Amino acid sequence: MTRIERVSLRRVRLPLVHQFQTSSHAKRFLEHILVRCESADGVVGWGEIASPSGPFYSAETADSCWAMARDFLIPIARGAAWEQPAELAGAMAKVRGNHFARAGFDMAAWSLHSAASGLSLAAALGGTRSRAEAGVSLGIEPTVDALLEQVAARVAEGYRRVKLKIAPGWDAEPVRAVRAAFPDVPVHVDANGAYRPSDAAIFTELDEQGLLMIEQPFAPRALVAHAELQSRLRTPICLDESVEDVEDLVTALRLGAGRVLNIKVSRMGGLTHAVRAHDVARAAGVPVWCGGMHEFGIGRAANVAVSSLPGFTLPSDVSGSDKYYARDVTTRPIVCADGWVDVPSSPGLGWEPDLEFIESRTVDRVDVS
Ligand code: OSB
Ligand code: MG
Repeated sequence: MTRIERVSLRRVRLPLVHQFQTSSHAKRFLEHILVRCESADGVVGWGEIASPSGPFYSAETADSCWAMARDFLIPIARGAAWEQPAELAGAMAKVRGNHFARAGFDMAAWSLHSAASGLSLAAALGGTRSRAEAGVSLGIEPTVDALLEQVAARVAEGYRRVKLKIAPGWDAEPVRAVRAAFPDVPVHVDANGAYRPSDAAIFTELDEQGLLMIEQPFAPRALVAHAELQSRLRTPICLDESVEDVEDLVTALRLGAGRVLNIKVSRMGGLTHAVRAHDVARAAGVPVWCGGMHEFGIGRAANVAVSSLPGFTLPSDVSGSDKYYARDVTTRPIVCADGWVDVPSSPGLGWEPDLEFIESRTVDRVDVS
């Protein structure tokens, strides 16, 4: 039985090396919350709450996660006794929504559990691959030339797929320019829900571009609109914001709302739920890949581990730390070499938190024991 006795939250602020802009917001620095859990036996696990500061990707914010973690999740985590992390996830499921906040605790439980069992996190989750295929996600740039420069740099670094953010006014032109300049590079686009079902013409045009997939064209709840669009396109639609739990996934599959699933550990509410979504998608023959939220090294380590599961057959947004941060929160950065990130085989998360650096970047803290 595992019982978590001590929990610490560290709200850590890091600057991004390159501004990232989506249809709804631009960001230059991030504040994520690191969750440290220590069991009665003195085993430590780390998780990350990777919510953006503003409620533009999901309804959560760094502030809402902070309050949720402090007032509800710490008491649940300290009150539960469990053999498997899924049992703690079950106890946390009485909290509605708040998936980013819950994910940080679920991740810490998995990291603690795998360390205590002498297994790598990947092996504990059921991972079968020794490396994860890495794609890269590029934001909206000020000009098409600036975007082409970004693509050139990332392709030269070896990334195996490029994802372009699109929005009304920044879609057909940049996509055509990238396809023309890099005809052999697999490209996909992500709209983060910026279009309306009446914007049909742009999707007809994008359908001619040989894209790997079109991610989340419409609003999260617009599953019927996604199904109608998918029935008219050859290009697979990939769902991101639309799928927050396994029930959403079952509905989406039944409707034919997409042919690919982006599994984000944060959006699903943790590794437990990410693995369940993987299992459901795999049984339905739907390929998945791991999406990112510009995680620091702790959350990134979890993304790498989950990407080693057999259904993750498409390149994931698991770029190296250096794509995001001059210095990451782990003692060793996560490295992407020639388009692959090695999946660690050592027990636990596989990367150690850099405690001094975390301390130096901490802007708020909570400790309960
Ligand atoms: O839709 O995948 C998204 C970042 C912030 C909000 C939404 C998204 C993203 C990314 C980041 O694409 C991908 C990464 O972490 O590399
Ligand atoms: Mg997305």
